[in-house]
Amino acid sequence: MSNKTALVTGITGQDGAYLAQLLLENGYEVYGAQRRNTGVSHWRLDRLGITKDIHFVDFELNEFSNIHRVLDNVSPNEIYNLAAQSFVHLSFEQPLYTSDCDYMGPSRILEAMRTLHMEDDVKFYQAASSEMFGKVQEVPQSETTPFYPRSPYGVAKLAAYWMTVNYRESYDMFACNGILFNHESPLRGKEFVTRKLVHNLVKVKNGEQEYVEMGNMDAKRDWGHAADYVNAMYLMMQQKQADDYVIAMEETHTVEQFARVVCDKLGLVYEDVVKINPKFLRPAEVDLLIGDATKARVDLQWSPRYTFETLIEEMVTEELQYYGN
Ligand code: NAP
Ligand code: G4F
Repeated sequence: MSNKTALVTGITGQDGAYLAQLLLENGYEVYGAQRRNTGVSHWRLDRLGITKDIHFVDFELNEFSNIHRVLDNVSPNEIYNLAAQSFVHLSFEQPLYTSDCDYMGPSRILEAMRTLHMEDDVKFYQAASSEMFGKVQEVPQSETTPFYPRSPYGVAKLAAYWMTVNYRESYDMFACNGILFNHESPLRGKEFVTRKLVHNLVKVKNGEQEYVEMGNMDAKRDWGHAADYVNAMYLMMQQKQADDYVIAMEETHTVEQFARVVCDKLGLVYEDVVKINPKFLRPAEVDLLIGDATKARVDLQWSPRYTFETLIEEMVTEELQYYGN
C-alpha cells in the first residue's frame, strides 16, 4: 500500500472514475479536480461507490492561476491529466475552445509544475490519444508511427503530446504520454458511438423508440475497456523513467460490427433499428485504428482482462440494469 497523493483532473469523466477507484485500492489519497458548472455530476463515482473517498477541488484547465493554486495546495506526488474536451465531433464546431482545453490546458499544468519547482519529485501523466494517428501512416500503429491528426481534437492532443515530451527532455521531468486507443465501459458518455448504440438500442428494445440514427458505420476502431486502460496509466507512472506508450487491444472492428453484436444480444434486427443520418458524419474521418501495444505488454507487463465480447456484454447488461434510473 502507498501513502501517495494523486491529483486526477477530469475526475467526473469515465477514466477519472475508474482511475480514482484503482488509486484508492492502492492506498492513495485522491484529489479529484472538477470544474464548477451548473450541477456537477458524480454519477460515475457514485456508481463505483467511491464519491465519499475523494477530496474534490475546483479546477479549470483554461485558468492558469487556478491550476497553480491547486497544485500548490494539494502538493501531489502524481498528477494524471485526464481533463479534456474529449468529443472529436464537437471539436470541428469548437476548434479554438478544444485547443485551449486540450493543448493549452496540459501546457498550463506543466508550466505550473515548473514554476512550483516540482520538476524533480512530481510525476505527470498526459492523456494522449490514438486520434493523433488520424490518417494512419502505418498499420498497426505503435510509438514509432508518424502522426497525421484528422480533427482539431487530434491536432490539440498532438501538440500537448509534444509539449509533454519537451518538458521531459528540457527539464528532466517525469512526464509521460499514454497513447490510448478507444476505451469504453458502462460509464462512457452517451455521445460516444459505443454507449450511444447500447443506450439507444436498449430503448428500442423497451419500446421507447423505433431506431437509432448513426453516422459512418464503416469506421474501424480498436476498442478496449476503460478499467484495463487506467491500469496502464498507473503502471506508466510507477516506472523509474518516464516514457510514452501505446495502449490497445491489437484488434479492430467496424462500428457496424459493434452494433450488430449489441443487436444480437438484445434480439434486434440490425437493418430494422439502425438508420443513417448524415448529420452524424464528420468533415474528416479517421477510417482505421489498430494499435501495436508490444512495448506496454513487455515493459509495463500490461495485459487487459476484457475482450471485445466481454466489454459489450458488460455494457449491455449494465444498461439494462440501470434502465430508467
Ligand atoms: P470524458 O468522459 O469526456 O471526461 C472528460 C473530463 O474532462 C470530464 O471530467 C470533464 O468535466 C473534464 N473537463 C472538460 N473540460 C474541462 C475544463 N475546461 N476544465 C476542467 N475539466 C474539464 O473523457 P474520458 O473518456 O474519461 O477520457 C479521459 C481523457 O483521455 C481525455 O483527455 C480524453 O481526451 C483522453 N482519451 C480518451 C480515450 C477514450 O477512448 N476514452 C482515448 C484516448 C484519449 P465535466 O464533467 O465537467 O464535463
Ligand atoms: O465514439 P466516437 O465518437 O470516438 P472517436 O471519434 O474515435 O474518439 C474517441 O476515441 C479517441 C481515441 O481514438 C479519443 F481520443 C476521443 O477522446 C474519444 O474518446 O466515434 C467512433 C467512430 C467514428 O469514426 C465516428 O465517425 O464512430 C463513428 N460514428 C458513427 N456514427 C459515430 C456515430 N460516432 C458518434 N459519436 N456518434 C455516431 O452517431
